[in-house]
Amino acid sequence: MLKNILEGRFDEVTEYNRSDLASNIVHIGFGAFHRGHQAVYNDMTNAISSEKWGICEINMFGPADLIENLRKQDHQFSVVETSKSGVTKRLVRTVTESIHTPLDGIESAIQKLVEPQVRIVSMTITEKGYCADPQSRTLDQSNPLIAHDLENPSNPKSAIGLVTEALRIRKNKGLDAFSVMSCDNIPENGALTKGVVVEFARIIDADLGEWIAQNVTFPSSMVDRIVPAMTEEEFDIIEEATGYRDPCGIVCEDFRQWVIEDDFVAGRPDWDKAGATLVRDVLPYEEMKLRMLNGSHSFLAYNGSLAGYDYIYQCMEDEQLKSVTQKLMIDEQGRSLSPSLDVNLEEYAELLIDRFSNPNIKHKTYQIAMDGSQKLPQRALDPFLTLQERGVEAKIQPVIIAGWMHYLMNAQQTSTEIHDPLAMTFQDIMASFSDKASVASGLLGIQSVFGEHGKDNKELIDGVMKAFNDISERGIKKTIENLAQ
Ligand code: NAI
Ligand code: CS2
Repeated sequence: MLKNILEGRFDEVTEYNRSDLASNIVHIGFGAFHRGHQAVYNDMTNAISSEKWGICEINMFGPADLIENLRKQDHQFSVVETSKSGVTKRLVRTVTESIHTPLDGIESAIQKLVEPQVRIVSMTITEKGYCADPQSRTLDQSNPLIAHDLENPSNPKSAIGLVTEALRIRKNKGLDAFSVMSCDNIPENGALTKGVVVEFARIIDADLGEWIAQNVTFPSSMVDRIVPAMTEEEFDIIEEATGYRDPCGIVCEDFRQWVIEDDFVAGRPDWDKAGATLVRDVLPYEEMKLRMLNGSHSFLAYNGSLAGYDYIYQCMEDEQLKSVTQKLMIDEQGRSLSPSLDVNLEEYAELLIDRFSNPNIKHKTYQIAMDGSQKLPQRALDPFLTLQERGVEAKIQPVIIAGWMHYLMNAQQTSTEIHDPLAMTFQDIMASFSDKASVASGLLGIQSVFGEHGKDNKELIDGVMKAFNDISERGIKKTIENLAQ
């Protein structure tokens, strides 16, 4: 790897002294996204700012070879940023050390979080990693990881249990608290994280819960960069670009955005120097991104997949689907936002369509379709309810939910694996009814996804069932064609 750097195979290599770095940040969830987003911001910040922050990476799930390979290359890795017209090859140098808990033991992760220099614990553990009920946003005590951790708090399996155990030890040792920053696609992700950690801690020890509530901050953040899961094709791109087939490398789009609530109890890197925006209230930005970008992504993941498209960029090559996506963004998701945000939503939508159209980003509809139960509340239901309150009729939002239902039924028929914490619940519902419309009503009745709305919100039920029947009777292409008019 070093040989390639010397040969100038990377366009961007920061120059600060890595031996000055300490693990002031511990990040849980060394997945694709963190490598292309926070790690890049942090590396760029270290190059500009006088204060340098290192990151210790923790994975609690996933294959061990990612962390083993990372260690072999001195914790440095490649990020290839692709636009429609070219690539930028970046070497990221900010990671100091790593832990894979199935390999190294949970104790090593607990000990790391308890080290005095740790000032921020950040997380990209996917929506389901917070073990919260998506509707009530409270701790799901029936979650098997949480049920285990409540019985065995000093030997946790969940990220929530790990963070709480580390904070318990810090409190007992008289060490300062750290900030806990979620970087997952969840509205008010800081408040949600605080809620589940404090609830978990209170069950174990009321004083600990109180101490966390008083001493730990949980800044929210809106994160944005499209970083698809790696495939052999992407590893080829890295090898072609840099001459090194980096097993820890990623390929992502060139766009990046990060809006962070400036509420850090033990300081933070000057991420603003690398382009992040520090604000008092992230919620309007989160809502805009979750509804306009992620809501449209889910619309395309389900309905694009039904129309036969494997990738988001292919959906954008279908003029009808593209036009309905634009309408969804502007006429429905955009109209559901808080009026306080000073952003030109038409321009934002145009930028999103442009990003989705990048043929060099091979983002699978199948990937985005995963974990729908954790995504639909904030991407489809909440914006629908806001429009309903505002007296605006939504025609496309219900199609997100109807497309999801057809997608699940198709997956079952074709024996395609459904990745979702509620997969068993879906299967039970699909097995209980022989006609599709009853299955659709059953899915809409799932309390943790749709709350009472799936049972008693007539406008929602009628809208979803109409869209569902349209897709059943006319097919997806005709349904989209009608919506495009
Ligand atoms: P990934 O599949 O590459 O990585 C997932 C990471 O989450 C892994 O490190 C895994 O160990 C960890 N994880 C999974 N379940 C967990 C659990 N129950 N407890 C603790 N850790 C758990 O996925 P990727 O691309 O890194 O995305 C992760 C999250 O980042 C997304 O769910 C989303 O919330 C956020 N994000 C992703 C973007 C993307 O384009 N990939 C963009 C913006 C946000
Ligand atoms: C996607 C997001 O997988 C999904 O659900 O909608 O990961 C999306 O790519 C990012 O939020 C973009 O920032």
